[in-house]
Amino acid sequence: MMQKLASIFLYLCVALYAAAQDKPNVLLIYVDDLGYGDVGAYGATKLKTPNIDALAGRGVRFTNGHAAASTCTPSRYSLMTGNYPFRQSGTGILPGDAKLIIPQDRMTLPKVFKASGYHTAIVGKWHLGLGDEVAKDWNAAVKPGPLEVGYDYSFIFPATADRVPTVFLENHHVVGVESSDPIHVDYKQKIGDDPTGKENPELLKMHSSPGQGHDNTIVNGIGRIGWMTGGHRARWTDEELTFTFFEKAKAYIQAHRKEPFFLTFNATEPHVPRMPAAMFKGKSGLGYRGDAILQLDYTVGQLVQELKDNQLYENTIIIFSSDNGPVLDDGYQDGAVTELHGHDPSGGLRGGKYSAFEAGTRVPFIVSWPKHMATGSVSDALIAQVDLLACFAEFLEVNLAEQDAVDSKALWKTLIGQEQGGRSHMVQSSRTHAVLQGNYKYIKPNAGQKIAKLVNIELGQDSEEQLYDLSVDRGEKNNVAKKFPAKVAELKRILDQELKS
Ligand code: NG6
Ligand code: CA
Repeated sequence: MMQKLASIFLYLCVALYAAAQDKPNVLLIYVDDLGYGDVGAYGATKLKTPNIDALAGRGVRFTNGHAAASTCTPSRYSLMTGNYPFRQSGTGILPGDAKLIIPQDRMTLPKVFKASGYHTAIVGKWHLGLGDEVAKDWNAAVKPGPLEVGYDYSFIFPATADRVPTVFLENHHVVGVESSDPIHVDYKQKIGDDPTGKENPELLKMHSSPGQGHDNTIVNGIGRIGWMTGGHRARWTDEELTFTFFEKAKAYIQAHRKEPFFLTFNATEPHVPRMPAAMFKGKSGLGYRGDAILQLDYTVGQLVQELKDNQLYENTIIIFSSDNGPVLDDGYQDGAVTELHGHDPSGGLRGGKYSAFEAGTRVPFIVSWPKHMATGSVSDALIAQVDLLACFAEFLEVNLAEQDAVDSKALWKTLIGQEQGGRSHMVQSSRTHAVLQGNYKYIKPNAGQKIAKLVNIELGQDSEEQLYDLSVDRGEKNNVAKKFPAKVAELKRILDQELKS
């Protein structure tokens, strides 16, 4: 009897182990400010992105895939929580000393994986705040952060590459900080006596753009937003940032090759400051922005190669997308504008980062799963990053409570290219709100600026109602609101309902 029980137990263990092995790993490559037209697979010709294109060669390439917002923090908030950013205040672009904005009891994308037995990790940009307060001790444990909202391991930088503190945190601690040179951070006033871009422009290797700030503490010859003092040996070198991240990610993949894992890899390219490694400088012919995209593509190649080397590639789902659309001059004089040479980062869409027009949120969105996708396919389904949470909950059979991920749609089969049906509609957040439904897009009237002059991007704001028929007017040039008042009324009702619910 005992023997029989033991062998049943053994059988169950083996079966469970086999089932666990069968679960695909998931690698989410989430990049910063990459435009719809910045990738070869999406039509870029002046830039070559063979490694990103190869994902599309064994995956679904979505032509109508969206970030929730046209800037970083709100898009990332939505990706993590499955909620639109307007459901919570304080989800706009965060300073580098912000406190954590994701409530710790909130369901999140990594928690879905954890509930299904996955190991979870994040490497790269964070930008969702750290700690309970703005004022915090960067020299002690900095928490709550990624570990408190669903990740088992984290290696991040706090905000953006252009914001202090320019340091890495591994789990709760700043890497390399020494008690003899403690870190202090301030976003209100200068602290310490480190040189700033404003006072010591002669120390800069890349100048900030007039009127765009980025002239506070100088780190690695680049003026940043915000002031920091201390931690001199802990500060990163921009040229090594990406290499640090992908080496951490590769080590993670190797260490966790025997269990299912969910790895979020948040690349910083091509966000400012664009300061790629020497091997990429000048390589694209399009200035550092183009070079940064080549560096990003190389990084994707590194990660894929690591999966292949560990025999994990076939059964790893790789999702590639961007947190918002493209911008050229976002604070530094780095040649992005002067060396564009006819490259079209927004791929024929109107607007860009910060904008309510399509280029603000419509981004490259590729889902590759080689085991189930022998070739590439294209899907025109409307799908959003906010859906990933419910999609994976559906696939992994994780129950979501009613209050969880309220804006996330379970579209698993669409995500893996087995069905074409997408969302019925989607709200796009920028300085105003817009809603997409079928061929139509409605932008809520807003009296704000029409053009963000410093970055030279049309924001899509207008005091008149705007309606575009994207099936014939992909570039949103022809406002048909007056022609189709019933459509305007329908979309306005949908949008107002979402905004107040
Ligand atoms: C803006 C910064 C810009 C960039 C952006 C955040 C200025 C004038 N501009 O406020 O340089 O850092 O914030 O980008 O400060 S995001 O992709 O993280 O949303
Ligand atoms: Ca961004």
